[in-house]
Amino acid sequence: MDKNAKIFVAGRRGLAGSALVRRLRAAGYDNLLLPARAELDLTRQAETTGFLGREKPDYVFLAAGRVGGIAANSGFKAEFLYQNLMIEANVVHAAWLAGVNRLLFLGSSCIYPRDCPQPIREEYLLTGPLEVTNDAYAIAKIAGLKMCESYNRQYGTAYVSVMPANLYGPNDNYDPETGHVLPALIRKAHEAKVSGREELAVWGTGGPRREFLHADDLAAACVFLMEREDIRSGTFNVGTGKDISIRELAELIARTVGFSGKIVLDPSRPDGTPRKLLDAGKIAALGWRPSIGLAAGLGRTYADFLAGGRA
Ligand code: GFB
Repeated sequence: MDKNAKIFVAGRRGLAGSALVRRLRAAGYDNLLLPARAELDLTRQAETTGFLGREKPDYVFLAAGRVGGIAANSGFKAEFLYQNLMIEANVVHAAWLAGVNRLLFLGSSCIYPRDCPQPIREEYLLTGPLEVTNDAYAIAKIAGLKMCESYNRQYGTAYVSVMPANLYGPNDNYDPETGHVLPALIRKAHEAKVSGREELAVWGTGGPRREFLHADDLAAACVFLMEREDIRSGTFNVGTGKDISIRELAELIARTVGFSGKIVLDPSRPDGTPRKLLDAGKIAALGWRPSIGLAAGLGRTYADFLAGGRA
């Protein structure tokens, strides 16, 4: 990528998009297109086509989407499916119409079958049924990945897809009901500590295992792939190669936050997928590795939470 290249980051305020903007700026890319939601609603086709047709960026990072934790995913399936499909269809198609040759689409590890062999390789896509708590979101993300593949095949574009492990970091959603487990437990543990409560409620059995990736590592991987002009297609898993159980995560968060009370499991809430550890060997073979371990990343994230990054 030329340092003066015009780069559109869709979803610049989110966890992944804001990390991409930080990474691009740190690497010296200053010609960034970052329209506010009020200026450009990506669920609207005419606005999206008009914007990309006018601006004609050289590169597009598609990090916009409706996201949320297990409760939001299963409670708002219609919105998750509709909004993500609209955004992907509008942005990918409008990018092609505007002559954008390179685009990076962000998906999620939940696109893979629920009971996939572990660690999960990219080729396990569509080899079995999805997890029901997030099947609507997963179907939308699979559609986005297939759009990239199809446009490459029919029109010769170079659109790649990245499937990250469970993300965390600055600008996360710390809402205890709609957020993902890591930010939700940071908030709950912090509030339990400051109000002197004895118990921290953890949903499910505590047994499911998750792999957590800091958003700054994801952004580094995405910029790495975009800078490789020889990478013109394909799906790339991005993770750390390590997972932990939800109970272990809750204990680690309690230590990080300084909450010394009891962890109480609530099995009336869903567990979701038992395990989703990614095999990130494909991007590793190109020479990219993550650099932020979970303990250090959690410490940084709690500091960010305390500093007010609790959108
Ligand atoms: O992060 P999370 O909401 O999403 O939940 P998924 C992960 C695990 O943590 C589940 C448990 O087993 C939850 O039951 N958990 C325990 C909690 N306490 C809490 C809590 O206070 N809040 C939350 N949210 N969970 C999402 C998908 O699945 O992962 C999305 O719904 C997306 O599609 C995302 O792909 C990465 O990992 O289960």
